[in-house]
Amino acid sequence: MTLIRNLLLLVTAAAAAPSPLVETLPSLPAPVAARSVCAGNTAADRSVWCDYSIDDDYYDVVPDTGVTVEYWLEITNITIAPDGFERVVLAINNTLPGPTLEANWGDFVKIHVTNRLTTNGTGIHWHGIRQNYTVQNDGVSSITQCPIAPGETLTYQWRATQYGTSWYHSHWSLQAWEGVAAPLIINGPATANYDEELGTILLTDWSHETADALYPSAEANGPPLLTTGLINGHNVWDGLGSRYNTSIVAGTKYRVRIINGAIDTFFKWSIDNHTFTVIAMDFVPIVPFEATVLDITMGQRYDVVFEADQAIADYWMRAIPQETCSSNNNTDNIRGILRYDNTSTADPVSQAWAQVDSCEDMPYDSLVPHLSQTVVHPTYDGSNMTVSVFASGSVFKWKIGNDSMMVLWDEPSLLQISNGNTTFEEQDVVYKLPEANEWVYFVIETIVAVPHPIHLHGHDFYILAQAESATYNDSVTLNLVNPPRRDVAVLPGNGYLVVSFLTDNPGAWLMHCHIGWHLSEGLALQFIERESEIPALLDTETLDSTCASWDAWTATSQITELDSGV
Ligand SMILES: *[C@@H]1O[C@H](CO)[C@@H](O)[C@H](O)[C@H]1NC(C)=O
Ligand SMILES: *[C@@H]1O[C@H](CO)[C@@H](O)[C@H](O)[C@H]1NC(C)=O
Ligand SMILES: *[C@@H]1O[C@H](CO)[C@@H](O)[C@H](O)[C@H]1NC(C)=O
Ligand SMILES: *[C@@H]1O[C@H](CO)[C@@H](O)[C@H](O)[C@H]1NC(C)=O
Ligand SMILES: *[C@@H]1O[C@H](CO)[C@@H](O)[C@H](O)[C@H]1NC(C)=O
Ligand SMILES: *[C@@H]1O[C@H](CO)[C@@H](O)[C@H](O)[C@H]1NC(C)=O
Ligand SMILES: *[C@@H]1O[C@H](CO)[C@@H](O)[C@H](O)[C@H]1NC(C)=O
Ligand SMILES: *[C@@H]1O[C@H](CO)[C@@H](O)[C@H](O)[C@H]1NC(C)=O
Ligand SMILES: *[C@@H]1O[C@H](CO)[C@@H](O)[C@H](O)[C@H]1NC(C)=O
Ligand SMILES: *[C@@H]1O[C@H](CO)[C@@H](O)[C@H](O)[C@H]1NC(C)=O
Ligand SMILES: *[C@@H]1O[C@H](CO)[C@@H](O)[C@H](O)[C@H]1NC(C)=O
Ligand SMILES: *[C@@H]1O[C@H](CO)[C@@H](O)[C@H](O)[C@H]1NC(C)=O
Ligand SMILES: [Cu+2]
Repeated sequence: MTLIRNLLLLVTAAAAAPSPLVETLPSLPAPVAARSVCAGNTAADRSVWCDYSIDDDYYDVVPDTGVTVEYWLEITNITIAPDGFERVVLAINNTLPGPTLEANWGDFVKIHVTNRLTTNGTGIHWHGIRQNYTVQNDGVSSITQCPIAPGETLTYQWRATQYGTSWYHSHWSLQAWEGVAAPLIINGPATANYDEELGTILLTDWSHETADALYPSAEANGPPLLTTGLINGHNVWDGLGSRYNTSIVAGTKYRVRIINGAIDTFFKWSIDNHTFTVIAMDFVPIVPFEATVLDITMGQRYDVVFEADQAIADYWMRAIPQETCSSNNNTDNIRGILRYDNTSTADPVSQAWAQVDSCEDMPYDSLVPHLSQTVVHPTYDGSNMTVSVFASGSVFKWKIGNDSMMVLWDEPSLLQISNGNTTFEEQDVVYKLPEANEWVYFVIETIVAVPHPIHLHGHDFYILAQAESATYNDSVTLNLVNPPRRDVAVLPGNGYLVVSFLTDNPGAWLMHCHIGWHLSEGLALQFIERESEIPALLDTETLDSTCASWDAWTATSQITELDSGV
């Protein structure tokens, strides 16, 4: 069983590996097909997972699969035309998006990442993965590791204690948005039944200039107008390029895994004429609810099920940038195609669902976790987490509370802790959480009309309150009984977001805005959770050698850190 599964993974990987010299266009990511499901998990009952089920408390219980899934990845530099327009793309294994990684709930995952770039460092973050007692594998430069120098390899190891849909991406400079991003799937049970997987839908915004080239203008003038967007690395432009398209079979129920990997775009996603059922948000299965349009901000994921129950025809799949908070020059033409009749080649003529441009999470009351969890007597530490923008010389920076993050690539927090130095500087934006197993909560507020997708590493956070155009005060009701919990939520414009989590995972965990520009402009903080327990969790040899290689490379390269360092 185990052997067969590993063989399948190897086979899939080999089939997906392109020949960089021959190909000019990347292939679409391998469809989610060769997945192995657990006994009992069938189209008629997706709630079962071998001896486990959707009712098990995955914060506590994890299947013992005895399997270690192993992958090798290379961060590469290619010139391709994702939408028909050619440019430099930083990629994973020469593909955009990179290869989908897959494991089962309970598996150990081991990934060897080699930096094949010549003028950049790298580091890969496994977005949403809890990293339970494995903080060193979180992949954040300046926090959990030094960047991986060109030519070097770093091995990450962690256990899949959750299941569902996510992505992995570079957490070094703006590299994630140059193309270093790909889907990550952990198979497990689900809260609704479906027949088949349609696959992952990775939404990105896209420009004909690189994110690095746009950054100076973003810093000086605010978010630039982006050219267009891509669905699974594809779109059309000026009569060139091609669209994501797939055929569907009438009467079949499909699971779709939607990921927003944009640098600065809040999308509404939909399929013309088809309603869908939302079954998970980030890595959290939810009580299913129906919708026609999905609000999805950067870093978030939703799993939905739709039935091919409409007239035999071609239908658009749409990803529409919300102009209230995103600036895109091609809002109406970021589309894919679903065809009932796979001999058709025509463009669909279907119409979009009625929708209103806005930048909000799906309705708070709809986001009910299937596994009910209660926040018990949360403690407020009084930290000022007001998010604001300010001019620093001739450029904009963002800060949270007093400080804008500015951490150094060669002095990651874990190295400092490993060396016994517990003194941090103000610009490290450290919030210490020394108590074990305490529920803490934080009020993140803003008086700026810009919404921010706030992402926490190392935990799911519990959303106790969230409001737009409102000021937090002590009489705001905190919802402690099974509130929505996930790893990215919107801090609404001029509003507040109150989040809580249990200090059950020692480490240095970043909490930050997932808008790429804002992250580079300092909108981040780090929780140093249970500092005294961290040294015992570290592999200091790996920590030190990654830093030694980085120091050696930077000694002779021309590289300069111009952003927040994360
Ligand atoms: C990535 O590329 C390397 C080198 O070609 C290959 O060994 C590896 O299997 C590829 N990984 C995946 C997940 O496709
Ligand atoms: C998380 O790690 C701790 C410490 O090793 C362990 O006691 C706990 O069972 C782990 N939790 C899960 C869900 O694996
Ligand atoms: C990618 O290749 C281009 C063109 O050769 C080069 O200018 C750029 O510095 C390279 N980028 C990285 C990160 O290696
Ligand atoms: C990474 O490489 C790109 C070229 O591919 C360059 O534009 C960018 O400045 C480099 N990043 C840093 C931080 O040097
Ligand atoms: C549909 O996808 C295929 C590749 O899978 C591509 O060759 C074709 O051009 C696409 N069709 C459209 C209309 O873009
Ligand atoms: C899609 O829905 C619209 C509005 O309800 C309807 O007019 C149209 O006929 C539908 N399209 C197809 C192909 O069924
Ligand atoms: C936006 O698109 C229009 C029409 O395609 C084009 O003329 C214009 O130059 C574009 N603007 C930018 C800033 O890309
Ligand atoms: C087209 O659909 C038919 C019937 O579902 C199927 O047998 C065939 O393999 C499909 N062809 C392609 C190219 O997807
Ligand atoms: C919180 O920080 C913001 C931004 O630095 C500042 O404007 C505000 O006065 C602070 N509020 C309190 C109560 O300290
Ligand atoms: C922010 O600055 C105020 C005033 O200097 C100080 O009292 C407070 O402790 C600082 N907060 C943080 C989180 O550093
Ligand atoms: C401890 O780390 C801080 C940076 O956070 C640094 O400024 C200070 O010099 C370090 N102290 C020692 C003794 O290394
Ligand atoms: C406190 O906030 C609530 C909810 O936004 C609001 O209804 C109430 O008026 C506020 N109270 C005060 C004293 O500002
Ligand atoms: Cu932001």
